[in-house]
Amino acid sequence: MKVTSIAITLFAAAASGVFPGPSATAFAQAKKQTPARGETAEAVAQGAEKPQPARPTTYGFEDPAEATMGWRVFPDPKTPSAVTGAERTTEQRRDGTASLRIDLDFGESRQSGEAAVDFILNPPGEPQGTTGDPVNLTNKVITAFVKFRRDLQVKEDRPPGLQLFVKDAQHRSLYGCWQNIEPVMVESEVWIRLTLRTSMRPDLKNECEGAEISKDTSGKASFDPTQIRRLGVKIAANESERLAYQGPAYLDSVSWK
Ligand SMILES: [Ca+2]
Repeated sequence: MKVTSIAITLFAAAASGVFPGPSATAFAQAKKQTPARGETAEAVAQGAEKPQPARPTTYGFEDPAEATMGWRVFPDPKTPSAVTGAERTTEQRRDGTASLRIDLDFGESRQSGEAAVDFILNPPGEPQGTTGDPVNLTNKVITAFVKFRRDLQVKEDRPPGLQLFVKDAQHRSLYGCWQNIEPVMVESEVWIRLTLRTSMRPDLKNECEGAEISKDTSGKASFDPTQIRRLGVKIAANESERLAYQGPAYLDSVSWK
């Protein structure tokens, strides 16, 4: 009678979910061991442990009420900005019906500029006017698309370029790979794809041209991808070719995964 009683107790506990039976454990393992196409097993395991918040991670600039979704110029008193403003526009779009127009004014000392969004002032996925915290973008790939008008004159051997960047809560930065703005891209007015991997450590291995990470006083890479405060795009002239241009660039479809 005693043995039967234990068996009944175990059965009842398993059925009520007090502790997982062998089948539940096997299911969890099977779930972890079958990454979706293009994903690593590690990414799936992390995803299982830390579900992503149910909020959009795309800046598509579709809602007129959200205007620029917080994207703007953050003036740097030390460097005159070639980016002078940012406005939502329906002139161009990569997705939906609208994009962000970034106003450019290259000339004299204005040879680079940035437009960015601050996650504390404008938390991603939250309405304007709310404030938030730095965002954990560890091991993410951030993607964005930028387009220029064909009246932008660029030289094939000394083209201007683009970079995505992120800054952490202590204003330390990670700039991604330099993407040339090639004449063919401008002439055909294509959306130029930019990516930034937040796991990148350009001082440790030479991953790509132009990537930069903040360093501490001992010269060691110093950047915290768990505390991202700002995400932006930099548009800059080539080091050996000054640019003179007034006109728009367009940004759309900014996301990460
Ligand atoms: Ca859009």
